[in-house]
Amino acid sequence: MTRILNGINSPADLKPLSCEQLKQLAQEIRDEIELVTHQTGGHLGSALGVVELTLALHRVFDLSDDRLIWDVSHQVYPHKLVTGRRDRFRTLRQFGGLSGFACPAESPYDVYMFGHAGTAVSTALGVLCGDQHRGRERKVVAVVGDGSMTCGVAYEGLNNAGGLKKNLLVILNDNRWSISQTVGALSKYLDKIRAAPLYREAKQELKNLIEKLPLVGAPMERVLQTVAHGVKHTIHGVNIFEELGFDYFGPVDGHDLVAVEKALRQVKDIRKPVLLHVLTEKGHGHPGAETDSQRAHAAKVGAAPSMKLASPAAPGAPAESGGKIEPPKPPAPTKTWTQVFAESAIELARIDKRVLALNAAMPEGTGLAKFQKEFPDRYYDAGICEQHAIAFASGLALAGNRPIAAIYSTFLQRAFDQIMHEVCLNKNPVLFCLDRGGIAGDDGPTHHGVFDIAYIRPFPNIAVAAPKDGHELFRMMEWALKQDMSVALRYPRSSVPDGEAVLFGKEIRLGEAEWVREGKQGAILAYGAMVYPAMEAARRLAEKGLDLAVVNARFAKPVDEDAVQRLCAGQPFVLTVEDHQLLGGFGSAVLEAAQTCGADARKIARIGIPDRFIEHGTRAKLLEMLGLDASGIARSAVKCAERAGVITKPIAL
Ligand SMILES: Cc1ncc(C[n+]2csc(CCOP(=O)(O)OP(=O)(O)O)c2C)c(N)n1
Repeated sequence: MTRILNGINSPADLKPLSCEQLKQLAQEIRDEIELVTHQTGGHLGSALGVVELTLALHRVFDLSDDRLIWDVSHQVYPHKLVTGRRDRFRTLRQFGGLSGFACPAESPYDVYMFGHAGTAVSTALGVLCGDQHRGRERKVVAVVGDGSMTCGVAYEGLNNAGGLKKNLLVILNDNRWSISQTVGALSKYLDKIRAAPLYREAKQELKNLIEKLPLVGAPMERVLQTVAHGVKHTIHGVNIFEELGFDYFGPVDGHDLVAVEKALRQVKDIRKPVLLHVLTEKGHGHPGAETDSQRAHAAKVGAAPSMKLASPAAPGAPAESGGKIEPPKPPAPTKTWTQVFAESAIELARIDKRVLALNAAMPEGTGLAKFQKEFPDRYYDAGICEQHAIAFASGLALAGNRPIAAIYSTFLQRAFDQIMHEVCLNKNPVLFCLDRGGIAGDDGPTHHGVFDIAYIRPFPNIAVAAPKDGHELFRMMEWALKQDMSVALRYPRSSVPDGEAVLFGKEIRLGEAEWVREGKQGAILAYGAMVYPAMEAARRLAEKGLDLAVVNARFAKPVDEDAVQRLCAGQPFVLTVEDHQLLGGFGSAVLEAAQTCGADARKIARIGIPDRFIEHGTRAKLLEMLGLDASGIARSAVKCAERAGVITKPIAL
């Protein structure tokens, strides 16, 4: 049987479909998403939860003109499938293929490239007001998950929209899950609304009653208005969205396509801020989703798809669905940095009762779920609100504790001001552990953590460092928790390097680098996860007769000035290597240090991330592309050696 999906080339193709056809289409979309994400990884559960909502939105609105903004935009797979990207869907999250997030470069139906939570209401309101300034009338819709509604910035947007009384439509996609279960009082509040679905109807009935009554004058109307408010308060208590100036509708069953469509048509032309509350199930249709939504949030690459699906090559498989799926990646050979971090945090908390740990809605991603199990009273999940999490951590420190804040490098950008203001200025020592420091991989530019050195380094009272391997991560954390200052450590999304047991290294001291390889014909000064590839490059070059020293920088702040001086004085060249933006990064810090200590900065060359956003792809592939794998580092070192006159004949690599 030919799939209906194969005939959907744009949202216009959805409009003539019958209810039955739409149901079948919803199932086909789910099957396709399951099939593809099991090969490519991706936000399976979030996408499966919005299939009906997506279809309804595209049927009710003309989203080639009206604007639809998805918060985070990790749930857009059904939207991609019905907006002309079906043929390339199997390249999802692959290098050169479709992005896992909304991407305006891919489609005019995508308004923003997003990956950070909480900004859909603000941006949608901006687009709406911007349109009106230019005399353009079109609907703007923001879809926000209940997890993203824990972001403070979402309320800044709601507050502004309610105040401006603009005709913004906000859809609250409430599946009760963030990545893990949504935390905080808001989720309990939404539970209460869910349990009292009669409010809208009750209010409507009262309105009907008022309309049917004979003219009884304004006083009676006022009485009835008061009664209406009374009903609202009896059923819900205060509805916070209404208090913020929104007309609240719902809750609606988000998997009942007819009901969602009807609700959307009802609110479509209301010229006030409207919040439509839609109840969905994360991972809807994926067996086990009800019991294990954490797992359903993202598909594990290579895990068996839960449904019986035609393999891409099998007869009857959707021929129109072109695109290449790369074979599943082999399992990681050793522990991940995240695992080593989590085990280290637990170990250190056992030793020191003052150690507490917190994260912002990422207990699994940061590894702190393990810590929570062992120390439930010493663990906090702040929700998706990094600003709050860091201000909160400063308070924990102020009270004499040693908080460890585990936050992805890219998401900590949100807390720039809290790092400066609540933590550094007030000298409240927090240990920042930045997971996904460096190229993060398949999630792409929204998730690469390549700015952290630059955004943390300017602040006084904080050290910035990166371990070369798992063993050093533990020792840096141990050291950091004894300091009277904050420390920010970063480590990448990958396995810890093999062979770490060989390199025990010297004791950690503030601002001291570690010599890991002697050599006289030049030096590589590498930062964090770049140390092992730098050593591999030096090993390969030694085989070709080029004898390079390798230094593990350990600190980007303070930089080891003594080491910089010695290297610049004693070596023909110094090549800095970092998995970070070159502007304001580690190499910049080394140049500054060279200038401060009077070293010959002309000998310093830098490699790292260039001044552009890096696309998605595996970490290995992207590092190779950027010349930051062992081969690339070796190539750069050879160039430096040529320029310095160390070698006269080219080295074939
Ligand atoms: C600022 C920020 N912090 C953390 C994340 C990681 N993150 C991605 S999706 C997600 C959960 C979002 O939950 P919700 O909005 O309810 O959407 P759902 O996946 O449940 O549909 C989180 C925490 C993020 N994207 N942005």
